[in-house]
Amino acid sequence: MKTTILTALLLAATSLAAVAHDYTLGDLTIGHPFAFATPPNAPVAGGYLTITNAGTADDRLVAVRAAPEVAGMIQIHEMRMDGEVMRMSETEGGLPLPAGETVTLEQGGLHLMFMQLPAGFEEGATIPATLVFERAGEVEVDFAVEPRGGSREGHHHSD
Ligand SMILES: [Cu+2]
Repeated sequence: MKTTILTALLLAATSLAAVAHDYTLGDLTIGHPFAFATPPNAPVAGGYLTITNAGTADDRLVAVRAAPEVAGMIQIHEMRMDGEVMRMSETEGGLPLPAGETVTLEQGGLHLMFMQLPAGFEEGATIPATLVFERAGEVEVDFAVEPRGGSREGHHHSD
């Protein structure tokens, strides 16, 4: 009985570790980068994460890079109402990360856009990318590809 419980706990701990992952770079903590699985030949996919700036100086996410086998281009997108239609467009000058604050990139809001994908994102895959910050420098992270969920309605591309 004890063994069973211990095994269950270990399994729970292992799956938690696989689901939540984060990275630190100087004063920044990058929480749980992930993307949703796409249809096999989808040309684009959204990327989501949190960035906490625990420092006393503002920073900025200026770029996200990946190998060409992963994505031809990655942009930082924001959602904006254009009349009745929600559109997304690239943020100008990157993404500000004010000192002492957490910025959340999530569905329906700020997000990373993986573009020019050679293939879609498959559930369970990890997508390596490099986050480039104005002050803190660069860090390589893995985006975990999770089962598709949520609504994509009203998601119109402006380019
Ligand atoms: Cu987008």
